[in-house]
Amino acid sequence: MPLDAPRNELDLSAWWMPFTANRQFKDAPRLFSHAAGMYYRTADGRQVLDGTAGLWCVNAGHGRAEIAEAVHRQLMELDYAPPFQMGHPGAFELAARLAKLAPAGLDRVFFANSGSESVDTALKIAFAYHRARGEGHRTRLIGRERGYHGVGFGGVSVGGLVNNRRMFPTLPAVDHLSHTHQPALNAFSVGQPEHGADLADELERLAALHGGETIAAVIVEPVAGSGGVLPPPKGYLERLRALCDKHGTLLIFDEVITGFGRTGAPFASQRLGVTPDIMTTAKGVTNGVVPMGAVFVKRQIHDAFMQGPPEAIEFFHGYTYSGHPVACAAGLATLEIYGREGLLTRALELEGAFAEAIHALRDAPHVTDIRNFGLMGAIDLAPRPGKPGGRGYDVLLGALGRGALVRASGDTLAFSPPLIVSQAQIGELFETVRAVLATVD
Ligand code: PXG
Repeated sequence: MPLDAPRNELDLSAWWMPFTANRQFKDAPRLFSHAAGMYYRTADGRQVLDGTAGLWCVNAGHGRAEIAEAVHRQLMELDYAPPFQMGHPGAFELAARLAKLAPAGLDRVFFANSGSESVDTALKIAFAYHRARGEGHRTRLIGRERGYHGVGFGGVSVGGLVNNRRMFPTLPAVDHLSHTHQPALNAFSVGQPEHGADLADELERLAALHGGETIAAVIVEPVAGSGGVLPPPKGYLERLRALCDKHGTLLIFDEVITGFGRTGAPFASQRLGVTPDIMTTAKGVTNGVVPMGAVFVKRQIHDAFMQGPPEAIEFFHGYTYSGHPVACAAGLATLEIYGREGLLTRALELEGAFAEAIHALRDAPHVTDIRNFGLMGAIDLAPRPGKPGGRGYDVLLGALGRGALVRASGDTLAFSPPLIVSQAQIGELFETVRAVLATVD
C-alpha cells in the first residue's frame, strides 16, 4: 500500500486505538499523513496548525532533519545494545547531558520508554530507597485528584482521573490530595492562582491519619496537564516541599509534560523554584519522535543504592529498551536543537502573548474558565446539559475543519503548541477557536 493511499483503501478495523472512541473515529476517520514545522498535513491534503505539539511532545516542531539524520546514523552504526550488564556510549552521553540540565542535585538518570514507565520506575525507586535505608515501613503513596501519571498500575493508582481508574484494581495504601482547581476563587487567573496554597496542608492531615512515617512518596505534576492545565496556586508547591521534608517523604514531580521547556525553563521545577527528590520525564526528551522516558534522581538517593558488595545488582528493575541507542541518538540531537535555538526558555518570552491571546476568549460563548502557564493553556466550556464532552468534541472537529489542532478532554480544551510557535500563529490558533465557539451550540 503506498504511503498516500486514499482513505477508502485503508482497513481501519485491526488497530484498536488508545483513548479513542474507536467506532466514532472509524466512521469518520481523521488521518495525518505528513508534518513539518508547526503544521500537520491531513491525508486529504489540508494544512493543520499544531496547537498541541502532537500530544504535548513535539517541542521543537515537526520534521527536524538533524534528529532524523542522527537516528539514521545510529541505526547503521549500532542499532541495539543490551542495557543489562552491557552498555553503549550514547546512553552515558545523553544521561550526562541531561544531568547538566536538571534541577540542582538531580544528576542521576534512569532510562525508560514512556511517561508511564518513568512513573512506575520512580515509584519503585522511592520504595526501594526507603527499604535500603531501613525504612521499609514506608509503603504508602500520595497522589492528587485530577493528576495524570500514565497508565501503568502504579501511575493509575496515584492518578486522579476517575475514567482511568474505575475499571481496574489499584495499589493498596494510596491516598490523594485534593486537586487545586477552585474556580469560585480563581476563575480566569493569569498564571499561578492566588488562592489554594492551603490545599497542600492536606498532606499534614493525611500524615496524621496514616502516620507520616508510613508515606514513601508524594507525586504531583507541578502544573497538572491532562487534568486540565492547573498551575499550582502561589506557595502551594513550597508548602508541599516543606511537609515532605518534615515527614521524611520523597517528593516526586511528574514533568512528563512540563519538562523540556514547556513552562519557560528546562523543567517546571526550575521555573517554580521548588526542587523535587525524583523527577519523571518523557515526551520532549526526544521531541516525541522516538519513545523514551528519563527519571532524574537526587544523587543521595542513587547513592543509597550503591552500598553492599560491588558485584550485586543494586536495583532489580529496567527495560529491554532502557537507553535504546536510537532513542539516545534522538535525545542528543533534540537537546542540541533546544540549546541552539533557545527553546527551553522561549516559552517564557512568549508567555505574555500567549496569555493575552487565550484570555481574550473570556467573553466567547460557553467559556467558564481560562488558565495558562508557559506555553500551556486550557479553556473550560460549560457542558451541554446531559451530554458532557459533546461541546468539547464539536470544538475539536470545528477547529480541525478550520485548520487547527486543539486537544479536547471532555469539555476542557487544552493548548500546548510546539515551542517554535510564532506570535502570529498563537493569534491564529485562538482566533480559530473563537470562530468555532461562535458556531457551536
Ligand atoms: N505523566 C504525565 C504527567 C503525562 O502527561 C504520562 C505520565 C504518561 O506518559 P506516556 O508516555 O506513558 O503516555 C503523561 C502522558 C492528554 C494526554 O490528552 C496526555 C498524556 C498522554 C495522553 C494524552 O492530555 N500524557
